Amino acid sequence: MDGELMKMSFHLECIGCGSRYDPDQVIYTCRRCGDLLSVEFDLSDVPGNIEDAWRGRPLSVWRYRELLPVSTFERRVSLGEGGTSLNRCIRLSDKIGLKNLYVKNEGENPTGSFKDRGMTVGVTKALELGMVRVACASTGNTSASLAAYAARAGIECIVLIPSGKIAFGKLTQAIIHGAKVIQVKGNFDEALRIVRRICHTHRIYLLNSVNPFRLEGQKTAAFEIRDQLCGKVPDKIVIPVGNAGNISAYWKGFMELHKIGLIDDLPQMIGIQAEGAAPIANSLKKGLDFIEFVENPETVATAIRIGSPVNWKKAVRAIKESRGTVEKVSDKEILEAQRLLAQLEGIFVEPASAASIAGLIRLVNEGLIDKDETVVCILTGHGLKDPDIVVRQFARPIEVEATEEAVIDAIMRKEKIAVGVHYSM
Ligand code: AN7
Repeated sequence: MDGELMKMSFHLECIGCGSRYDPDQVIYTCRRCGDLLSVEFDLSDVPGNIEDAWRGRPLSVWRYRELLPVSTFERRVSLGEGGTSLNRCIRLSDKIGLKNLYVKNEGENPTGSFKDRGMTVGVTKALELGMVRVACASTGNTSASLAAYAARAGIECIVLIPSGKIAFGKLTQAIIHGAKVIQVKGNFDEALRIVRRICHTHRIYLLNSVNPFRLEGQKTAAFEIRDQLCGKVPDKIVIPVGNAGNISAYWKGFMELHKIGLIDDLPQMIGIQAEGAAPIANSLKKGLDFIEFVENPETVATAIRIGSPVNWKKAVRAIKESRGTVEKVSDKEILEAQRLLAQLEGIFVEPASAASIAGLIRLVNEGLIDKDETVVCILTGHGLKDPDIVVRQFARPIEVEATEEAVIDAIMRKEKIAVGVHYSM
C-alpha cells in the first residue's frame, strides 16, 4: 500500500451555504455567498486498515496521505515536514501546577514553523493546478515557508509583508530563498486584502490560510498528537491564534479521526491571542456571535499581530463545538512564558508560540484547567526566528581580560552571570 495512493474522493464545500465545488479549480471562497471553503472527504471510503498503512511510514505530514487532497503524491513538494516532537514537560508542569503537560514543538519543521505542514500540500496543489506563481501576505512565517517551498518547486514566489514589523530571521529566509519581497506600508490585514485582490485578477496562486488546501496539511499535527499519545486524545489543546487557520485545522483533524472511528473523545480547543490583537477573544467574551475586528493590532508577538482574522468563522466553530474557550495574554506574560519554557525545558520558541504557555498559566490560575487534565500546548515557531526580542530583554554577557584569573573572578561573581537574570521591560 505504501506509495500507492488509495483514491479517496473529496470536494470543496462552503461552510456557510454548503455549495460544493470541484477541487480542481482555482477558488478560495464561495462564489454564491462569499464564505470560506473547506475540503471535505467522503470518510465512508476510508478503509478499515488505514492505520496499518500509517504505521508503516515515518511520523510526518505525508504519513497520512490518504487524507490529503492531492492526487500526485509521487510529485509532492516536500522538505521532510511534520514528525515534530511531543515533549512531556516535567519541570514546567511542576512550576505551573499541572500533572500532564506536553508541548508539540513545531519549530522543528524545515523552515522553523508549523506553516511547512500547510505549504507542502499547498504548493503541491499549486503545481497540480498548473500554477507557476504563488503569493501570500505574511507576518513572517508564512512568507519564509512559502519562499522555501516555491524554491523547491522551481516556481515564482511573491510575498507581501508589513513594513518593519516582521522578525529579522523570517525576512532573511524569504530573501535567501529568492522570493520577491514587497514591504507594504501598512499592517498584515491590509497586505492580505491587497494580495487577495491581486490573486483574483492575476494568475497567481494564493497561499494564505484562506486557501483550504493549506489547512489540510496543518491538520496532520492533530493526527500526529493522537499517534504520539498512543491513540489517546488530550483533554485540551492550547494554541496561539492569529489568522485563526491553525486552530481550525487541528479541530478538523480531530473531527476526521473521530468520524472514522480512530478516537472516541475529542479535545477542547483553546485559542490564545495577544491582548493588543485579540478580536476573537474580545468578541466571544462580549458574547457576540460575530467578530469585531481590531483596527490597529499591536503586540510584541509580531507573528500574531493580526486584527481581522480571515478564518474567524472556522475558529469560532472549533471553539464552540469543542466546548473550548479563547483567552488573551499581555506581552509581559508572553515574554515571561518564553523565558520559562527556555529555562525550565530547554525549548526556545518565538513570542507568538509562548502565547500558548502564557495562556495556559492564566487558565490554570483562573481554575479553568484542572491539574489532572492532559494538556498539549502547540509551540508554533522557533525562537531563532526573532533573536532581537531576547537580546533586548536580557543583560549582555560580561566581558573580561583573556586570563584565567579574570574568568575565575567572573564565575565567582555569580549574581552577574546567573543564567537567565531577567530584566523586565
Ligand atoms: C509562530 O506568517 O499569519 O492562527 O503570516 O507565525 O493559523 O494564523 C503567522 C501565524 C501562530 C498564528 N504562531 O497562526 C503569517 C502568520 C506563529 C505564527 C500563528 C502564526 P494562525
